[in-house]
Amino acid sequence: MKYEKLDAAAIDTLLTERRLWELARDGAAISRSFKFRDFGEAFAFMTRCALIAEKLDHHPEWFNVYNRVDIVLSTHAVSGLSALDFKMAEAIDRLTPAD
Ligand code: HBI
Repeated sequence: MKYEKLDAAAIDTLLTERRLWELARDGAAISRSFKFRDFGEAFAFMTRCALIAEKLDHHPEWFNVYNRVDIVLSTHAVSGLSALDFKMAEAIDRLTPAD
């Protein structure tokens, strides 16, 4: 399998390095919400995330309304979290200043 499913201990460790992300879906995903100046800023952010998703072949589940973007990351292939989710989260964090 390309990516192994992470266990709770590994997830806890990785989350200490991703403090702006929270566990979601009973530990099967991580999520973070963003607020931007306006819709244009939010959509520009989503466009940059989309390019990263394509490069990593790992795609977010997300919701956008006006200047808000909610992102959920999980690895469908393992029905839970893998290292790829945290790699994607790190890349997304690099796009935004720490809240
Ligand atoms: N994105 N979030 C997420 N999780 C996946 O398991 C996943 C993906 N994007 C593409 C992908 N898997 C590829 O393995 C395709 O085969 C589905």
